[in-house]
Amino acid sequence: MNNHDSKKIGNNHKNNKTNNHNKIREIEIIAKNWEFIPNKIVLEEGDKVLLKIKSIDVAHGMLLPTYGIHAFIGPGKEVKIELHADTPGEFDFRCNVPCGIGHNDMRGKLIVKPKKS
Ligand SMILES: [Cu+2]
Repeated sequence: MNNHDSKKIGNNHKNNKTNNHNKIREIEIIAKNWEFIPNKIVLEEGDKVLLKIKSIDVAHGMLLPTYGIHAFIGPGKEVKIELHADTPGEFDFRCNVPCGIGHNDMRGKLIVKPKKS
């Protein structure tokens, strides 16, 4: 009657650190009549970022087809979009929710610089 129930204790110390070097960078963008602030986002190829787009007035949109981004941002709301900058180049983004007289000017640019090797 020797209960050799040697339990394995979870002392897995080698794997217990989630290092911060993978921490995703956040980029805050304000959407308002009739602009994005900032209206220019510069990334490097391979960057992974989290766009936090906040409308501080009416409903706006964020359309960036190359990266499959098509978001609706309600009045006063914030939308989080993960972006993996895997395509170098310059891409225009714009508001795609009619938001008033300056709607068509509500644009910005994403620049993804090719990775230096
Ligand atoms: Cu608009």
